[in-house]
Amino acid sequence: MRIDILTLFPAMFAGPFSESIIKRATEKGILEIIVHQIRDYAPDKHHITDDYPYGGGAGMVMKPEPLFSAVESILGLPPLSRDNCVLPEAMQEGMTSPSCVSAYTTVPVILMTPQGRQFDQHVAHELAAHDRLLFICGHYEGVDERVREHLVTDEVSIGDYVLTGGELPAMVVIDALARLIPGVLGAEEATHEESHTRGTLEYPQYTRPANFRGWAVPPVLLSGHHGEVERFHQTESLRRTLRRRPELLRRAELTKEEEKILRKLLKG
Ligand code: 6GU
Repeated sequence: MRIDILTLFPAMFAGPFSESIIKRATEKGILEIIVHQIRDYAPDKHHITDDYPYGGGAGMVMKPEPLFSAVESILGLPPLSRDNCVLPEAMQEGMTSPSCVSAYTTVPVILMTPQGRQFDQHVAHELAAHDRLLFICGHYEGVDERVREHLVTDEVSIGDYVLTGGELPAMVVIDALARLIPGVLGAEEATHEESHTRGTLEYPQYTRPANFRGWAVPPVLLSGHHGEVERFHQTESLRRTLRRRPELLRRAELTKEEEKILRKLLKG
């Protein structure tokens, strides 16, 4: 997969993408991440990327021109305008907004903004299925509405709180989707995600020593009884989900066995 990121702060990405699993994936050639400075696409001498809002009000707004130019240049599109924009035919499957871009390419152009649809494990899977993505990290009080209307195909938020910009959210989203790309994780690591996708929380885990300062590991885990260990995992996973995130259970895909255990937990 190739991921292009448009940002005013490219240096923010250096740390997270040059460590651990993302680093390994880029070294293996499974993942290519290219960070672009939006400022480089500003046409004026001072490379200005923001301006005062029409109609007044607090804060600055990101100008449309640098963002359009950057996306057009990176994706190899002609200059988009009202005249060459085919709507609503340009609306493709999986897109949250019709976009001029979609008349020329199927690459999702994703604006990171607190007003976007909320990111979760399902969205991570959806994005991981593409072979190319482009992220725009929003800043200041927002971006010119024409960017939303005619350039981006998707808007994503990572939760109901306000951050200083879209950079950290883009890193969160990219980390979550990267680990879903085949080959990024080892077979062992890959099983870990399964539970959350299905709508239950992970069961509690223990490692040696069997007794740590008087706190013992649940004996069933030392029993060597595969069936009982499996049942312990299922029960504790459901118990934890019920207690901490009961709303997840309404959408969870449970096996017959898990449903039985859940009914028991709800009774007792
Ligand atoms: Cl995508 N951007 C900003 N600035 N704040 C956020 C966010 C995004 N998602 C949650 N909070």
